Amino acid sequence: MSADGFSGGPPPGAAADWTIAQGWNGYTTEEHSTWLTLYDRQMAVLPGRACNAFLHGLDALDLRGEGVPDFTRISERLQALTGWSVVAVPGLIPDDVFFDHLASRRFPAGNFIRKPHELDYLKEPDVFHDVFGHVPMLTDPVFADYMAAYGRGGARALQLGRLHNLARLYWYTVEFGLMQSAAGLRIYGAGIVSSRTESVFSLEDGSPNRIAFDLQRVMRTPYRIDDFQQTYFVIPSMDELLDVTQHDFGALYTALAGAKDIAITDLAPGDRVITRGHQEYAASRAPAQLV
Ligand code: HBI
Ligand code: FE
Repeated sequence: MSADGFSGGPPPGAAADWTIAQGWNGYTTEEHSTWLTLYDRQMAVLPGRACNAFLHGLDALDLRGEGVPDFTRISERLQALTGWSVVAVPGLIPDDVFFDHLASRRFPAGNFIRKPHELDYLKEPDVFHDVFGHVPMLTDPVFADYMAAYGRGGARALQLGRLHNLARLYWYTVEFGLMQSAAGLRIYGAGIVSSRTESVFSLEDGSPNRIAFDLQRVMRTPYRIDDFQQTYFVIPSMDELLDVTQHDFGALYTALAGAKDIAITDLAPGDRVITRGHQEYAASRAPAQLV
């Protein structure tokens, strides 16, 4: 069993790289209507909260359509913009396979969609989290380069046994990242932008900390997989995020070896604090499950 919990090869019907046919003709009317319900719910809260690159990406790919998008169709548009495509997978896939897809500009997206009675509950990333949440940002050339660089970095982190540090970078940027804009803080992280409640909480609630992004700081900060984040990191721009990948991660991992983790409620010396949270939301919830 490898560290990511996968043992053995891909499931029956999947290729060696864990890709499967999306089966777009097989979606039911209910599944298409679930996509439209989720899409319209998000569009009631995202204008003025999601970053421009995300909103432009939604339009460029015409992602509302008549329901669950056909990956072939969106891949044609995406390829022309940034060289990325969307490939269907049955769910979470082994880390090394995941990183290889990203490094090759293929985004692995689950082809299943949540049931109508579980709109706000997400056991595993479904097609709405993956395609609505992640894919629009891949139309932005700088973010598209960042994601490919992340894939290359992931393979190296696996070799160095430092995946837990790199996974934090992914979590606090690709999944739960905020960015500065002329109009104030905006969301670019897929985990936030695909959640109706966290889209508001991450920007407007007094509970979480919001701290200027710092690579080493992020890699020392555990994250929650079970509830709203207690700390969000804010990048000044997409260009600054891409610059992060120019660092020598080997030297960084060495420096991290002696550094302790920073508690997710705490502020640390050197933090450029944007807002200090009171953490009342987290205090009212079950103890955090951290990674
Ligand atoms: N597989 N399909 C899929 N989607 C993910 O986001 C994903 C994955 N496997 C591994 C993984 N993410 C994370 O462990 C890495 O980001 C570290
Ligand atoms: Fe995700």
